[in-house]
Amino acid sequence: MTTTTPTANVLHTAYQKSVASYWNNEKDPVNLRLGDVDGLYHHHYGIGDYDPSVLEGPEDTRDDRIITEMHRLETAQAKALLDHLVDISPGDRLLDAGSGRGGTSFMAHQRFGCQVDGVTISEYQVGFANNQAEQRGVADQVTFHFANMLDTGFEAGSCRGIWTNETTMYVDLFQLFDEFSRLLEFGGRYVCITGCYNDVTGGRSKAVSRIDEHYLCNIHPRSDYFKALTAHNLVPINVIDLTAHTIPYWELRARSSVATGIEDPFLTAYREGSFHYLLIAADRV
Ligand code: GPP
Ligand code: MG
Repeated sequence: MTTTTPTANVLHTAYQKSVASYWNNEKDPVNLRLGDVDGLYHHHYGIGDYDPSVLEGPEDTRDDRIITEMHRLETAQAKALLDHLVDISPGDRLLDAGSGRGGTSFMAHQRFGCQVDGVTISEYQVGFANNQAEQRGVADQVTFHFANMLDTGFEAGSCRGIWTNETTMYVDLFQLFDEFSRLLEFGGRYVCITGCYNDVTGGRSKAVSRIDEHYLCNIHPRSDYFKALTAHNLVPINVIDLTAHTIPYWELRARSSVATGIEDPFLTAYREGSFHYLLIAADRV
């Protein structure tokens, strides 16, 4: 199913239009070559230690080994997110808010066998991901919509679970959690993986600002997540600092042919402590 929503109903601000334009034009090998490994196209980073043997062995196949290993770490990150969606039945419905090319949505459907809806403000991404759903034969169960996660238009209480996999830095958290609180049924679960800056080190570091510029986003302080969750009846049950677990991914990525130049700011920000890679799981009460 494809949506034919008029652009003006989805993109409300000049900023949202520029973000949509960025993602409509993104065709970076760091995402496409990794996705080509097994057909799961991610728009997030990885966790876990890499196998150092990928850097050894024949030079002509080294880059392929690195790409495959980076993809494995990205898939491990999505698995870790989905581990926090509990008590999901095939009759439930899940929302992927900022669904990109669909990677996490397909993994969720595979795991839970339920309906998954993804929303993204990039029409290119909607087309790409719906095409993937067709190819996988799951288009009746996994559907991507050209829609704004701040204002999905979906029915109140219609979601058992919602996640954002590195997408919250594009939106106001109070508006976002207002919408999620409306969409989740009582006892429903919200899972967030995000990069956020450290209130304790104080303000936005230079490295964090470089990440913002690179992706046209606005990384929030850690405190904003908890203020905005609390304000919307979303009660954290797990908060996991994944920072140490994502550093190896960035070290490997820096040595790959698909490095984009943003590797050093990530490594600097994480190592200096001005930035965290966080998983938050919260219940709707
Ligand atoms: C993009 O993933 C992720 C973001 C734009 C959000 C920024 C994330 C933070 C943790 C601050 P991607 O897979 O499209 O990025 P890349 O192309 O660099 O791999
Ligand atoms: Mg990527």
